[in-house]
Amino acid sequence: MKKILYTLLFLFSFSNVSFAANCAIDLEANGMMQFSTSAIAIDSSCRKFTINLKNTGTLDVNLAGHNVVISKKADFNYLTSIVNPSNGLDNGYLPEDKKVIYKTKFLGPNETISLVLDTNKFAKGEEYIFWCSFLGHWGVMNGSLTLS
Ligand SMILES: [Cu+2]
Repeated sequence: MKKILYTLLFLFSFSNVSFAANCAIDLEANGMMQFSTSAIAIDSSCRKFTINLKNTGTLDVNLAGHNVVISKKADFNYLTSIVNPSNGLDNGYLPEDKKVIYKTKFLGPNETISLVLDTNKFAKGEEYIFWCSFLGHWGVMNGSLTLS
């Protein structure tokens, strides 16, 4: 009887793992100006979704910092046009703008930051983009973000 119970408990915990939505992702930004993934899909059952960003590159933050900015894909061209270093490293070179849904500061080598997203700010069917707002980076450092 105990054996059956343990087996059931095991199966139950196993099924829990396989059905539970994963509400976080580890995202690496490397010295080759690459993100470790090109697509982030947020499960709509997640109330919060955490992006754990790590800069695995070796260049100083002033030379090649990495961050994550999240916006609608339709706003990408506009937002990249207002990137200006005068806005500072801590602001991701971006001024205050409502079209920026989320952004982090720039990270230097081996630095990490956790960005917690409120999934209510995203709509199903809308195309979002995550990108690095360091000068010259966003052309290759970008990926799709969707709520599904
Ligand atoms: Cu970058």
